[in-house]
Amino acid sequence: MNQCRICDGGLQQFLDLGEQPLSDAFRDPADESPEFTYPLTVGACTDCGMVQLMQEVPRERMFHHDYPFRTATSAFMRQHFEDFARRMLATELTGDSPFIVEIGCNDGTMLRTIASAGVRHLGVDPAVGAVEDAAADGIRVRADFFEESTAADIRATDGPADVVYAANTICHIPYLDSIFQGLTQLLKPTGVFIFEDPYLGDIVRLGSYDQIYDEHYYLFSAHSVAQAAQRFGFALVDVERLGVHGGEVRYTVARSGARTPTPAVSALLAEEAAQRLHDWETLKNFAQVVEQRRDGLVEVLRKLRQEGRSVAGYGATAKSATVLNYCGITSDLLPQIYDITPAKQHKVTPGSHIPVLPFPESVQDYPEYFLLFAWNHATEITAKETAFHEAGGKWIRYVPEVRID
Ligand code: DWN
Ligand code: SAH
Ligand code: ZN
Repeated sequence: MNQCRICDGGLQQFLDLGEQPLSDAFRDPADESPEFTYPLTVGACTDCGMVQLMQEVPRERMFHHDYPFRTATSAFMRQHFEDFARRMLATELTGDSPFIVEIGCNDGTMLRTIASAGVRHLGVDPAVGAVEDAAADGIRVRADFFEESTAADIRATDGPADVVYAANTICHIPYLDSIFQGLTQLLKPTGVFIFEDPYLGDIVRLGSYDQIYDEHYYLFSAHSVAQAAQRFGFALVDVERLGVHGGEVRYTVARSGARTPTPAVSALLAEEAAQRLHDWETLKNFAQVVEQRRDGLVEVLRKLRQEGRSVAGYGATAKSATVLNYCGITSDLLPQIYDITPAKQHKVTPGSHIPVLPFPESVQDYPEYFLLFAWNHATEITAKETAFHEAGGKWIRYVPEVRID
């Protein structure tokens, strides 16, 4: 039995999503070199409950100069981060010469608002191409992995931080012990560590198994985050449910005893207990839903192919790697995927080798059906694509169920 990455407990495997490629390793179509793969299996700690991958992918394979994802591709997410940056400016960043560090700042979407307000900041992210985009906008960045030594270094240069913030990044970091040890050095005594990540409760509720891939090492809950924080001398002092990225929680963590936990913490912990979120039965049931979801989607795609319908993917998401490779979907069932990210265009998807193309300029050249891989941005996308729908175009979804509408 594997050991939990956080505590001394053992990991019990409840889900096997098969051999998988790196989710963001889009390839040149001519590249015939062997592709790195790893077994994507998920387990839960029998002690602290933390849901985590059974096998870790070396971080340099995933996060490097050419990491293709850019936060700014979603207008909705740009607004989300601007709103939260403003909130932090009005709350945690009001003291004397406040300082905020962002872990996983990517293209600087969140820090842009902080920098415009003239507040001291530093973004840390190993995706060199993305941080270059941020630097070009005048945002202060360090192209690096955040870990204990980085934190100590920042503390020595810039002094202690009021806030360390991260979105969709802490769940990417197996070495949480090093992160917390770094925070012990970097945070002011009353400083806070705020991070938002996909929520296990929403993943189980929606059956959104595509939130599981190499980069998403942890699937957090209030219960497991509270346990982890406590282990490293911190406490969970606030939680907030978020609708973005298919359901997330924003966790606020402070040094033990530094802040009084809000009622939202006990409320979410109670909800998780009442729903038996961490029970073995719940997790095994989720694994069954995943199998059904796979069979349902493949059936729909086969039927449409038989009927001679045209189908394409909408959004070459990292999440889609899990769906495509777990379901065995290749270009005979799905001939192409459209995506607005320049670094993904004219490449093929990892493992399944489906061509990724820029969107056709005219809606007339759209397919009859779009398989919505970027389902987490559905509100933004369906609003933008009304002409497609009005012309009779249909959406194929696989979260929270397989359906066509
Ligand atoms: O956690 C992570 C999140 C924040 O971003 C990372 N591990 C990797 C990445 O995951 P993802 O690729 O699943 O994220 P998204 O935001 O669901 O990706 C959306 C994709 O769809 C992007 O490639 C951009 C594309 N897109 C598009 O073509 N048209 C997105 C929108 C909104 C659009 O209108
Ligand atoms: N915060 C952005 C980007 C999320 S993508 C958003 O919410 O849209 C995850 C980012 O985390 C990538 O840019 C990746 O390079 C970065 N990352 C991964 N491990 C990291 C680490 N140890 N320290 C800092 N950034 C890291
Ligand atoms: Zn554990």
